[in-house]
Amino acid sequence: MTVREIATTAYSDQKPGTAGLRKKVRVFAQPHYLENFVQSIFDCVPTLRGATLVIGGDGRYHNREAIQTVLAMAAANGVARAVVGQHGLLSTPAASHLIRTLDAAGGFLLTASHNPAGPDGDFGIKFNVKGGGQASETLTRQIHAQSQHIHRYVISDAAAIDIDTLGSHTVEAMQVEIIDSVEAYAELMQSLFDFEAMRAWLRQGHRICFDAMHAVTGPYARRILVEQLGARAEAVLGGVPLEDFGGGHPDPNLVYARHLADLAFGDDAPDLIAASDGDGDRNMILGRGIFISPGDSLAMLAAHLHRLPGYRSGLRGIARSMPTSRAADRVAQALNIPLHETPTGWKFFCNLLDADQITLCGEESFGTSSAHAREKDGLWAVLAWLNVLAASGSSVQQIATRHWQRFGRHYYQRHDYEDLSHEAAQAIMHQLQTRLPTLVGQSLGAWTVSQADSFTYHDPVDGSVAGDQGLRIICADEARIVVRLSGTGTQGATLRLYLERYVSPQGDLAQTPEAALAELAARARDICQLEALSGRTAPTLVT
Ligand code: G16
Repeated sequence: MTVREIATTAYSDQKPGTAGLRKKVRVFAQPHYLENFVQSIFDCVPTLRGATLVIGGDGRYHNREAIQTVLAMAAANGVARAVVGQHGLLSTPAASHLIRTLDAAGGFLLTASHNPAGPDGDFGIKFNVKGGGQASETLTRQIHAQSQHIHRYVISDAAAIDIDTLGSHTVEAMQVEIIDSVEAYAELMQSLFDFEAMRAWLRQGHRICFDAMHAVTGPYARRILVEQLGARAEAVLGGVPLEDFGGGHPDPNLVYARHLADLAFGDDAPDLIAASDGDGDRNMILGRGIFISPGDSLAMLAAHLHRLPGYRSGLRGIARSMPTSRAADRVAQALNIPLHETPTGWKFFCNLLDADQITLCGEESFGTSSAHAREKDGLWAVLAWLNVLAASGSSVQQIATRHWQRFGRHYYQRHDYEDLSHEAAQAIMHQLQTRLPTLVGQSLGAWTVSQADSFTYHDPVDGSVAGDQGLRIICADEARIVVRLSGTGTQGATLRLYLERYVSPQGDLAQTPEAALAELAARARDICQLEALSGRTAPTLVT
């Protein structure tokens, strides 16, 4: 075994987005592309030398090769111990948990989340820091800067190791442990939830259906839901991870998981229907005859979490990303606890979690989690709902209806305009930003604009400031339009239009979101001059 130094040339496109570097597989397959980015991380995080590193991925195409490359580079860069999930699999929350519990100096997560996989699909890599959270904005900028003038990397020429069998290996001076991907995560879930109550609920004949979408959560769901909780084996759909996710799009929402909505609204629906995404950090929740929007799920969990063993002492605070519906704000107010509004991106929750200022956090992009991890956690959210159902004896429908009758309902939708030209997307953002000051006081259909600005976040923990985090047009607490560009796409620009309308407990709580938001959506399209500037007459995706 020898460590070789390889000369390389920088790529100009290695700027990480909202959550790591995501590109087409063919981009990652270019000579030295992955190596350049990985070396940039080693160069910027010297504490990895002599330390423990966690490595795993969502099982997508290119995962296994990439893991071997990362291992050979970790050995060459002086990592003392690498801990790798069996078959190269680790869900994002499970990796985050391992980084924390093993006191690792960081982790490489090979994932492009919910983006489709396969030779023509996407690949991605993100670095999580000590403590388990995503790299900060500052570190991300440093890594990007380093990638722009990198000229060499180091790599061991050791043979590939067997990542399918549990055991230990040595690469150069580095110990490599292939570990069970699920065990530590399952133990964590047992410490948070009442497994006996959930088992009893299932024994009473209640049914769940969880779709792992042929992505990473299959082994986690089979172990926890079936083996440990006693759900029927058929309760887990898509439970075998496949390199192309079975040709599907593991993005659990009403479009890509339409079959689950059909199940929920059909005859003989299970009591709880749920799904997670490619890397296991997102969740979708449905009950018999009802879809729970992510913002509502956050608010409803906030109202019920104290029933569950890991949360009996109550919540310290709640955080949500700015575009996420303000439903959780009302629960925070009722509980008399702080509510933090952060920019899109899970990394912005981590300081608040580390400083013990929040217990629960969530985003409109189907992400929910608590202080148990530093990533959003799909299966955690499903188990939290399952435990709430078991503890309350209520159905999903009853929990939602009572919640709205108490707090009112935040009708919510996100309209995505995908694959726009960068010029069109910038033109829309620019014209809107310029007009924002003139909108205040103007009427917007039934509403009046009370505030219109570009969101800037002041981190209360480290004082850092993040500007340009989305444009918002607020009509007091009655309605809100938010516009921002996605930071996770791999093709063209994606403009996201977020729509929210509040209806009080005395109002009509039984509308469809489409009907409740139709007027606001039309106003938003006008204000953004969407058709004039992009030629688009309708969104490509509504979630
Ligand atoms: C990532 C981030 C989330 C973010 C989402 C959407 O999720 O971790 O915090 O909300 O992207 O970001 P954007 O609106 O910029 O596309 P994931 O599940 O893709 O890793």
